[in-house]
Amino acid sequence: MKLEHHHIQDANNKALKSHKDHFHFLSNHLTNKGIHVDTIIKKLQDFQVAIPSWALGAGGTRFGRFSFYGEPSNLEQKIQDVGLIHALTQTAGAVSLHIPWDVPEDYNAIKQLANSLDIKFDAVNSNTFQDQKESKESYKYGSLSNTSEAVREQAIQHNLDVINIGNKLGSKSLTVWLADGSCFPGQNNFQTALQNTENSLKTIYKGLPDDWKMLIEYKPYEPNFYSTVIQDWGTSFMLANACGEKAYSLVDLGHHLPNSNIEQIVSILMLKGKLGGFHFNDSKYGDDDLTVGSIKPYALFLIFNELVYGMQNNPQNPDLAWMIDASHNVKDPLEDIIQSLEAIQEAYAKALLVDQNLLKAAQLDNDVVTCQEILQDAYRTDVRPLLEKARLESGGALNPINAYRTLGVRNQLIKERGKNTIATGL
Ligand SMILES: [Mn+2]
Repeated sequence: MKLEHHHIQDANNKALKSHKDHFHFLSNHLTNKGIHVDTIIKKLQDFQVAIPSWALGAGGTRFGRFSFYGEPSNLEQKIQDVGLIHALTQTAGAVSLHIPWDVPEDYNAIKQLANSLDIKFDAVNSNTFQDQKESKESYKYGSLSNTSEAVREQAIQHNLDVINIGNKLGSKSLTVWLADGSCFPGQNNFQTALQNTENSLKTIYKGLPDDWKMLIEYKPYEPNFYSTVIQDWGTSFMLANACGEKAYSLVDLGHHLPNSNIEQIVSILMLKGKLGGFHFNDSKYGDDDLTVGSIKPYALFLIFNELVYGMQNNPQNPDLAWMIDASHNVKDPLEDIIQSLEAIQEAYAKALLVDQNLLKAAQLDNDVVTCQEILQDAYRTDVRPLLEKARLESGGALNPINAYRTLGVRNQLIKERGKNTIATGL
């Protein structure tokens, strides 16, 4: 299924008048405050988030998985699904592949398909957290950190293979997330595990093309429940520094212990020029992988406030690789991703409203009340008309969820693909 522009236009027509009224009101209000509305709309249009190839089917837990039918069963169909999301939102112009779940069979055909849907290949993700059928060695007790040299070599080679696959598609970065760690005290020697990981990462880094980045993700627990080798941003930062200037830390919102100050982590990493990538999701307890902005929207705004500050003030930090890393257990995956993209754009737009000069002046005055007023005034602004305007001008839907439903996308996918399809992934 491919959405044509006239399908979306038809869906937009009904809501056009109401959008224009809302936009006019907000635009006047912001302009009177000295805000350049056109600049914000341009920034929203330029902000593209990668959709991971494993997030287009139903997620699941270790207790079960419930299908939404019509799921993509191969890489072509996954890219078509990203194309549908992108057509509606104009915000999902990239896909992030997971290897070995999504190794292309015909590289040219896949590149052509992605190109026809205006989709780029973002970071490629390696997988050394589960054993593959053809593997000689097992990752049961770790991969890059394993005490066995043969296991480490297999894991290193896999990462080099992933770089090679990504290179053929035009990707420019490798994301490494390790499940390595231990479930019980005494199981691992912390120092040996970290040293092995550092040496393995350095070997992978040597195989990185000049214009590539290596993004090192961290996570405090799960699947290991006593210790994780790359447990926090400090460890990731340390490893990135040990590897070299093309290695960076990657922040996944769900990979923190409860109440961690993620906005501060983001800020410090950007100051040091070492924030390379970002994974969006939301959580109540742990790595819940819920819809972005569904639980803690104010925290998301505060994080974006630091990201915007960093993008404006830290030229030492590179452009970031943005990706949604969520799982969909009770929602249609495509609708869930559309909601996530809306929440991301909303937080970004609100952060762009913050008057950084006024905030700085209030900070220098130690005027704590004004500091809070500035942030909360931006946060309380309903910026949805700006998002609508950005989408409308780019050819997207005024209300992507409504359009998705009005156009009967899921039913059409079920008609084309059948009910009993299963997407590869977790
Ligand atoms: Mn992640």
